[in-house]
Amino acid sequence: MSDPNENNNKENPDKFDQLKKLQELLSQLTTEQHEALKKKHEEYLNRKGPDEPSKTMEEFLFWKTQPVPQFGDNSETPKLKQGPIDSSKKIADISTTPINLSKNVEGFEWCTLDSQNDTHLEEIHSLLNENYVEDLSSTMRFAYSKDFLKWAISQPGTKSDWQVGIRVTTSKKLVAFISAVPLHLKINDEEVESVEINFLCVHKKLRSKRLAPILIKEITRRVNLYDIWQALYTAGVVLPKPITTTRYTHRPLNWDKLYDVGFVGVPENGSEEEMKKKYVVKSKKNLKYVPFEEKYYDEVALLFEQHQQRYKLQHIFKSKEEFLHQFLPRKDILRSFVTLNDDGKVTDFISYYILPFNVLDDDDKIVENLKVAYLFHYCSDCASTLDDDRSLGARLRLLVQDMLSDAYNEEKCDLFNCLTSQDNGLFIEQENFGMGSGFLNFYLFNYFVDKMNGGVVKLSKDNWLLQKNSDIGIVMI
Ligand code: MYA
Repeated sequence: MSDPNENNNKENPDKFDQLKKLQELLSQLTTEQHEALKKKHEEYLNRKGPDEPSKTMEEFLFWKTQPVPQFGDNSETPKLKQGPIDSSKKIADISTTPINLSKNVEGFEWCTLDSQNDTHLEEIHSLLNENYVEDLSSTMRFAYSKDFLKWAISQPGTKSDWQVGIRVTTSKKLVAFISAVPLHLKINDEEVESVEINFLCVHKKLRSKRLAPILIKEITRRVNLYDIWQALYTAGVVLPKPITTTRYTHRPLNWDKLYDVGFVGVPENGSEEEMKKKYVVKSKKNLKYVPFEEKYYDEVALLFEQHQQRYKLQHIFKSKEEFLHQFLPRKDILRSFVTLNDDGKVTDFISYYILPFNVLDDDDKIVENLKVAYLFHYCSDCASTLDDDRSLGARLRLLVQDMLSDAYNEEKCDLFNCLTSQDNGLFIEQENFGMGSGFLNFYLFNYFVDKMNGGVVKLSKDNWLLQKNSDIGIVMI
């Protein structure tokens, strides 16, 4: 998670002394230690880039059986046209009974959860809080609140059987989960009814038992029964085959706290004071910036639809109910604002969600909690002409400065994250967001589309170039 542009050296010893010390240390190594170091170095050189699969297509035992684009397609492979990969199935072909669990694993049973039921919500919450996504070093884990989860998995139109769990038959303990919510997409001008799949989680003690493919097949069956055949999902891991790769960027707000937990450091030629100065957050707002309310719906929905036209992958809202569910402010979860001109007309909309992170010690105990804000959707009346980057860039900077100020001064957030998607490249560097080590891949299930721009272009394994714009207009929670 740490910013690769900065390191943790508090002092700045002379480079020459450092090299001398290193040479002395190397000369003291035994042959075994030397070999081990050499092996580590080779492993480092041969490591996979963040957009490269960890294995061959043949080794993706589950994914090679699914309607997704495959790795290794070459110029001789017939080129797929945009659209469904497999359109042969009809509802009548889909089984109405759940996948036979005991055929795959003994001692477990299916359950359907309801996020409106407090006991169920508590169970999903504790499964995710103890077992969900961690950074590579397992020192930070998402800490969703119950209300956050409820918001994320109970969007209007969600079907009652789309929150799927696996329980231990004897104890009834919930040990695995996956969820779907409806999602209307526009992909290069083609409207696609789909679902968003999220919160796939298997208890740490049950990993590598092939429960994930079973959960995915079961949610696919349940979604297909509603005549929906496509899905959008994101993951840090590289699976067959991303439609795009985006990168996380981080903007420290409470630099001291982030330094204390080791999330940021002082660059070799810098000082703590310089870092604190660099990341100062303004307290005064630039724009007439007021909370989003239902009365602004018509204006914001129109701006939103126009702004989405900048992207190849667009999020479409079919009803006012869906839009308000997604964007009305929610305490400790979602902040959303409009800006008004002198006539009281809405000129922009911006939103961010708050998702705390637990910092863990070696025994998986929580030692600190970071309040992290994530940029969500925005739209602006500057975006109506597709190539008007200059005015949009200038407006976004003002909007983002106001949002950072809100996140720090009102919500006491420690860190602000955003991806390289949307038009974020127009403000990322200018507003001191630093490139993170995390990447997020976007996937479409049963739909082929040509590769899209995720706002970063790979120059080499470690060198990715930020773009001003991207093709990705949708932000997943
Ligand atoms: S992304 C968040 C994923 N969750 C986490 O990272 C939480 C922590 N990790 C875990 O809980 C487990 O490690 C998981 C895997 C559950 C991830 N997406 O059971 P296994 C493949 C898809 O032995 P486990 C999110 O929620 C892997 O390549 N597949 O492994 C979006 C292998 O297949 P193959 C994944 O480690 C989810 C197989 O699973 C992922 O015990 C979108 C191994 O299974 C992953 N993130 O459990 C799901 N990680 O043999 C797809 C590993 O081929 C939705 N695998 O290599 C597709 C659309 C469905 C609906 C369609 C409707 C039309």
